[in-house]
Amino acid sequence: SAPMTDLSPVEKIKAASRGLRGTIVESLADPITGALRDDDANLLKLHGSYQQDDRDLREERRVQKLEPLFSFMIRTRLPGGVCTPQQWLALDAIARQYANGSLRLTTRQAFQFHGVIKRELKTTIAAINKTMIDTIAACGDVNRNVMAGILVVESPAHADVQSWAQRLSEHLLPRTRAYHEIWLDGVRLDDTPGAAVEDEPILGRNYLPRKFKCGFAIPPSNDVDVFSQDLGFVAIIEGGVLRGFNVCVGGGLGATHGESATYPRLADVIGFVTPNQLLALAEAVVTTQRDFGDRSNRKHARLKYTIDDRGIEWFIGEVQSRAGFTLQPAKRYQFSSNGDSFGWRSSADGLSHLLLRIPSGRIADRDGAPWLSGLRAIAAIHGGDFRITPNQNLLITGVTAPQRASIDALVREHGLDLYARAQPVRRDALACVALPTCPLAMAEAERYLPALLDLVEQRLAVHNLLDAPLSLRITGCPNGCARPYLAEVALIGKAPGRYNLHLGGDAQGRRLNVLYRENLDEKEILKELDALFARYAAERQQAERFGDYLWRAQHLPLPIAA
Ligand code: SRM
Ligand code: SF4
Repeated sequence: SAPMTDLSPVEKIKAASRGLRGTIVESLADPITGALRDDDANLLKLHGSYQQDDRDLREERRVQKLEPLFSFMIRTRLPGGVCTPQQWLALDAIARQYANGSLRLTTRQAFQFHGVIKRELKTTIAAINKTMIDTIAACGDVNRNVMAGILVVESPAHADVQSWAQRLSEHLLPRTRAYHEIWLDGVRLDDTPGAAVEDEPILGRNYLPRKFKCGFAIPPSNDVDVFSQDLGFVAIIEGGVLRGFNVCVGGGLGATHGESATYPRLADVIGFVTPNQLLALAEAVVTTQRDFGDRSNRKHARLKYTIDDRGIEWFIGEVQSRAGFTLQPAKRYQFSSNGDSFGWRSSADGLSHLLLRIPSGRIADRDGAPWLSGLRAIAAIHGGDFRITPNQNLLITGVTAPQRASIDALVREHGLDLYARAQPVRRDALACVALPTCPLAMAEAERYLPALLDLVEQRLAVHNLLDAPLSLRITGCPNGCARPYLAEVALIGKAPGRYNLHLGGDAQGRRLNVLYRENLDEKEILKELDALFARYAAERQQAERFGDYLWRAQHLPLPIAA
């Protein structure tokens, strides 16, 4: 690990933070500014919140000599994306009262609230906790929300996978009580200098070198994009029984434009563990990354670089020796799709489940689309659960036969029946948040997606391809929050109105796409797509996906070796 002198600034902030406390309490109390002190804004992430400002208003406020319009985004920890209708109703009320009137479902199956002001941050986080949902470690250099595959038709083995996701999330939580002290009025730790703080046996006193992500896939669905996770598990279910998990390590998507030392990477499958080995294995992977990850350069600090620098064989050896057992050979499994299956399904227990399309996961009340109110009305009568899917959509689970018609009526009444109306490309597309809240956005994503889809659909229609499934993902920058590097078509923001066009992912999340053209505006993007759609329409073999066709017909450059 890096010598003290080379530590990145964030490492020094964490080290000096006394278990993530910093001076957050004092920063919150300062009435002069809507922001936190810089160090506290950094620590705040590990409590599940980001300081942001409204980028649409930045210039205007600068001219008026006002500080940026600061507000806070709050992200929940919600393993596997499960919540109850009671929790939904409480979160809905919080979104209306303290946030910008929207609930945002994320690509990691969590909720985000945007636009909470500093004065109300503590009240809001406390209100979220009152619903028995917390925001601990939802952001920052820790293990993030643990994902678990959505299975529309549940079985006991699937419930087991969900409970392992829950246990793993809890096992890897920070042990510091700072969160309870700051947000929930827990007893304050002795804060005389030098007084002891809680041990962090797994994460370590400085926490991890960088964010860390885990996800559980349940074949044949790869909705969690398991190969994009730092630590992925593929559930092996035989005869309805959960036998264990294939272990995947070193996935990660973030990259920086023009820096070839940064790159998206697919995880390697390194073996199989039984359920009772799972936590020890995860701890071994996390502590290996804790001790060997790069703490001097944050652009080189994810597990994928630790593995590429030292080699996968070294990594497996280190993990096995820490875990105290040898991995078994990986088992066979098959993925059919990394998308969602929309609409109603029934399970053997007689219950029904409805998967709704929520574009970019944004639930608000808009003209002709009062989705926030619609889902509140559904939550008020629903007796099952809600599950956020890894594709920012929403599953309403466990609907009884008599309730199905009422829920259907509410869905239609509030325009939530997009799943039944949208073309495949619109149904499956993902966009990250980007402007106006994301400080890292270089171009629009969520706000641009509907208009972009109109244009892409026009081009598909010309070539009679509207029925062909196509995965399209757009992000406002190369960080990869909508997992764009796995899509058949991806637009990666470069500058306002300009994107890099990546092509050639598959439909199962097993293949990275490649950079096809750089820095295109809308017209150029459509021109490139139109030309390729024409060839695809003429040359495609039965049911061949666009991404697969592009490789077979050799339209794509071979990926440049990292
Ligand atoms: Fe992300 C940073 C939004 C999933 C890779 N991501 C951000 C921030 C917090 C910007 C910031 O650092 O200030 C964005 C907040 C925008 C806003 O205003 O809300 C942001 N990321 C999101 C969400 C909300 C996108 C969405 O549209 O749903 C997702 C929240 C997930 C959650 O509930 O925890 C989200 N981010 C992802 C994913 C996909 C995934 O995890 O499955 C990735 C790619 C996978 C990976 O991590 O490799 C991802 N986000 C990043 C990165 C690049 C990390 C890297 O290794 O380079 C950053 C920037 C950073 O960490 O420096 C980032
Ligand atoms: Fe922001 Fe970039 Fe993530 Fe989009 S991909 S939310 S622009 S960090």
